[in-house]
Amino acid sequence: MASKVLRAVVLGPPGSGKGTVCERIARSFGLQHLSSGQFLRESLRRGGEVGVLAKQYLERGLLVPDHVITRVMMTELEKRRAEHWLLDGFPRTLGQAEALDRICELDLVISLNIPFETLKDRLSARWIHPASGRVYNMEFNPPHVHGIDDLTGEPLVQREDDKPEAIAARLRKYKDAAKPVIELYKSRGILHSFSGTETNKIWPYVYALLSNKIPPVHSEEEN
Ligand code: G5P
Ligand code: MG
Repeated sequence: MASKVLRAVVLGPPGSGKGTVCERIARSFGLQHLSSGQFLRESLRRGGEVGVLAKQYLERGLLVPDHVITRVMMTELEKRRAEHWLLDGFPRTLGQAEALDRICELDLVISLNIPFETLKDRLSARWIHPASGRVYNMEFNPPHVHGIDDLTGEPLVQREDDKPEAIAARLRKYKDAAKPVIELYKSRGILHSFSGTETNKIWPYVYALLSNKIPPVHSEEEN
């Protein structure tokens, strides 16, 4: 098991639970969780060059150009050559998958298949703590105090792209771009798909899959 560093990817439409599942995997197996969307939102918040470039796309729920996101991710991955990592939301197009191929060989790709109606409901109930990226859902994992981050006491906000006009655009775009990426990983025999409407029901299967590749540092129930 895990004689080398593990390279894994979680794919799925907006709201499918990529972030939620990646957080659990990261905690259970000690992997670095790298979210492309979170890198962009952090840069936007800091007023960084990439954030400024990405702003118009993020707010409208459109994919940022391949060369922009690929540069961000390659820079982050370069810093983590010796660590096990798990990508959340990258690659999302064939061009991005090809860029990733040039720097590593993936061991495992998880694809989350969640019905579109469920996605819309989840996204409109999501609130985040912008500084840390902590994610809440008014039904699934509400904060202790309505509208307030549990750890810092700071206010929660809704992501610009979780507003109804942007949600519809994001869901439409996802399918077209992701299809060839999913086909590519399926043809390599590294794709594992999970379907359902509840993350808690999918999670034991994801945990079992990862356990075959890398020893857990925390048990399944601790998540
Ligand atoms: P992101 O940040 O990658 P999306 O749109 O891919 O954003 P998102 O919205 O972050 O994905 P997710 O991570 O798949 O969704 O889902 P999540 O946050 O874990 O769960 C969604 C909500 O449902 C949460 O509130 C969670 O608590 C709740 N939830 C989870 N499980 C359950 C459950 O079982 N039941 C219930 N009721 N609720 C649950 O990308 C953002 C933007 O960045 C750019 C694009 O503009 C993109 O739109 N970008 C890229 N552009 C080009 N290429 C890339 N590779 C890009 N990456 C990012
Ligand atoms: Mg996410």
